[in-house]
Formats: sequence, C-alpha cells, structure tokens
Amino acid sequence: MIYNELAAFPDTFLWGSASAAYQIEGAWKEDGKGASIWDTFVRIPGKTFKGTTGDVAVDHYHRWKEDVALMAEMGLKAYRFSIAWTRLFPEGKGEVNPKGLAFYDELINELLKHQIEPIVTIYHWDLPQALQDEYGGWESRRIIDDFTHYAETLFKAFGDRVTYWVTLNEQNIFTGLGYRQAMHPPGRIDEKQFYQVNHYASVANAKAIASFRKLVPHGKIGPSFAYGPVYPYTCKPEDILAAENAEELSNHWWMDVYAWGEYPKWAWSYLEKQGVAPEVTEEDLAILKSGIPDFMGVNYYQTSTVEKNPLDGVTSGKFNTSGKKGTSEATGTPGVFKTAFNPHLETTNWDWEIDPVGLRIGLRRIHNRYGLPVLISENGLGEFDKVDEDGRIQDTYRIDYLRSHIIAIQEALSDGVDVIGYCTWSFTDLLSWLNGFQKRYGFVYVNQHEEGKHDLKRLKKDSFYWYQRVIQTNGDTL
Ligand code: BGP
Repeated sequence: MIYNELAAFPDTFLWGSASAAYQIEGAWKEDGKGASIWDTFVRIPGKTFKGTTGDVAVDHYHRWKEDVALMAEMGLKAYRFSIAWTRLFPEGKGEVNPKGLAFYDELINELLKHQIEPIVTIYHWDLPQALQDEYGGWESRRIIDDFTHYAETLFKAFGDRVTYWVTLNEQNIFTGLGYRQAMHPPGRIDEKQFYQVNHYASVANAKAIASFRKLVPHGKIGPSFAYGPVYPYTCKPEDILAAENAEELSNHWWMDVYAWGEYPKWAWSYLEKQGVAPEVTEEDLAILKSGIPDFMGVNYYQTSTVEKNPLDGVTSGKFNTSGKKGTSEATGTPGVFKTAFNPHLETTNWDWEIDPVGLRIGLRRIHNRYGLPVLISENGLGEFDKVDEDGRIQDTYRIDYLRSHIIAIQEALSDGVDVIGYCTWSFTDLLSWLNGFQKRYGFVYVNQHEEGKHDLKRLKKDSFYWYQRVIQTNGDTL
C-alpha cells in the first residue's frame, strides 16, 4: 500500500463470475452436439482424477435457469461463459445446429433480462474431435479459417446483444498442457509442434478479432491469458536473468503477439537456435497486426518464482492433481530458468501460491507495457469444501482469498491501471479438468462427486452472501 486512500471502483465496473462449457454443461451428446477432444480424452484411462468426465458435469444444460436465477439473486453484473463449438457445429464446420444456437440464445436473453452482462468466451478448450481427426486441429493452418467461421457465426447471432467477447481462453495453457506436458488433449510432447500450434492459434485469434471489427463494431474483444508474473528467486544477477527469460518465454511470447502483433526478440532468436521457432509467413504477420484486442483478458491465480537453471538442469516436473500439499515438482528449461519454491507465500492444497500483490504487479506490468485495459477474466481459490449438518458451507478461506485480491485490484486502480471488470472463478462449483469435482471454486456448492450418484443440488456458500454485499456496495464493503 502506498496511498492514504484508494481509488473507488468505477460505477461501470463489471463484478462478475466465470465458467466454461465443458466444466458445467454436461448433456454431452444431447440435441445434436458432437464430440470434442475433451469428450474423447477423458475416456482414456488414467487421464483425469478418478476418471471423472464432463458427461453430466453440473448439469447446467438442464439447470441453466436455476443457475441464472442464483446469479440474479446475487446481483452479479457480468457472467462469463463459453460456447461449446460442438453444439453449434457438431463436426466443427458445415451447417449450424439450430438447437445449439437456441440454447445460447435463450441463455443470453435470460441474463440480459436480469441486467447481467454476458461475456462470451468463444473457445475454452473443447475443440471438435472431427477437426482433430481431419487435420490435427490446431496443428494445421486450416484451423484458422474454421475458427474464424465459427467465431463469425457467433458474432452474427449474438453481436446485437453481447458487447464483451473473449476469443481464446488461456492459449498458453491449452497448448502447453496439450503439446508439452501431454496432460491435456491431444496428449503430445513435441516442442516444435507446440510453437507451431501456438502460431496458428495466434493468427486465428487475430483473424477473428479483425472480423469482429466489421461485424460487431461497438463490441469489445480480447483473449484471456493465463498470466503468472515472474519473480527472481534472489537478487543474484543470474536469477534476475532467469526471471527475464521466463517473463519473455512464458508471458511476452503470447501477450506481445496479442497486443503488438510481434514476437519478442530474444525469445525468437533463442527458439530459432533451438530449431523450434514456428514457421511464419508475411501474410500471417499482417494478420497478427490487423487483429489487436480492446483489452487484455487476464486469468490470474498465482505468480511464479524462478532461478538459474544449468544446461543439464530441470525439465518438466510433476503437477499436484491430488490436493496433497507439497507434491508438485520444479519445472524448467535447461540453461534458461527453473521454478523455485517462494518461501514468502502460502500455498493452497494444490500447491498454487496465494499472492494478491502479484496480481497488482501483473496488472501494472500489462498497463505499462501494452497500455491496454484489463479484464480479469478468472481468479479464485480451488479448495475442498465441507457441507455442515445444517447445510451451511463456511468457506471463509475463499472469502479471504477473494477479498485480498479485490484489494489488490483497487490498489492497481489507484496506480492508474484501467481494470474494467473482475470475474471470479467460478460461479457454481464445476468440474476441474484434471482434479475432478473435489477441487471446488464456486459461490454455489453443487452436490456432485467423482463416485456414485448425487442429486446436483445447489447450495449457497457463505462466500455467496459476501460477494453479494461486495457488489451491492460497489466494492466498498469487503
Ligand atoms: C484455468 C482455466 C479454467 C479453470 C481454472 C482452475 O486455467 O481456464 O477452466 O479450470 O484454471 O484450474 P483447475 O481446475 O485446474 O484448478
């Protein structure tokens, strides 16, 4: 804190919450929906926690009215959700499935009826399996036109009512886990492919934005980037350099391309020497420059602390997907950086560092480097929740987490950063991709577990009432 008084939240501030289609909808084969790469992947034994799937998820497809009623009761100003590409185009392209379109049309109208601003995510990882089978999905340049066509269909259908749009959710994560760690579909480890896939995704992102300008001239659009601001472990120059390397390779590699249509220089030359830089055409570069976003969407969960990594050092380490503290391992790129445990930060049971100051730092870095407004499109705490005998869920730890992050946003606003909204992750509990239903994020508890049958009942947690008050007072009462 460096001020006597913090800036107030603007009246237009979007107090929101977020979700993603695969994690909430269920109804995976209903009303003409096609299979996505996640529908396929979760069926491979050993890929998800206790083999959980999104076949039912939290059944939002059938309970969306009840869920929107809860949002209205809370007074939510904005709700970010994603559209399942496979509901609109079961095979990824071709004729639109009218039932898929109708589902989202009704959802959007219901939100607007309650003065809840819809924030539509176009792609939250559930690529049509048909496109993966036909040409390798993101591995082929052909994805650019199919993605743009899918996005244009949405712009034409909903652009009259939806102002805020998110193009790709966490491009860095779905490509990293999909092509570097083999933890997400399509489950590969191939560094060269990883960078090529990213390039096509960046071009698709820019092309969709360029088209948005024509189809929804008054709308606002941007990607959601999973930003983990990097700290050096010590003030040793070698560690500072490692942190610079990590910031450039893990963050600027995406954000520079979004905001400027350019790859960062050192990272490019390093990757070229490693023989893994993507193949890029002149036309691609022009498209990248033609699709600059209105805001940087940021999904913030934690910072990352790094140190020098020798040439024969650490590569990829284990992730904690069990909720047993202390089971994750350091990861790194030999000669470039490796992650280190930050002794100044508490962690969650999944070893995610809790660092609200890191959010302020990240917001300032984006503001200073790119001059773009920021939409915080995700932030939240995944924990085990317990339902008391009287049906109460006392998630004080979640309230503490969210409160400290909201204060950090207010500090960033006071620093001059233009933050347009805050979407917590998540509104209801939902399926965590690799951690099943036990890792909960919602304001609304959903009785759904990995084993046995459950009634999917919705219960308001203590945090529900807390956030309701935050919204009512526009952030005055935290
Ligand atoms: C982000 C994703 C979300 C969500 C969240 C929490 O990376 O955009 O879809 O899942 O992280 O992650 P997890 O479920 O792994 O705890």
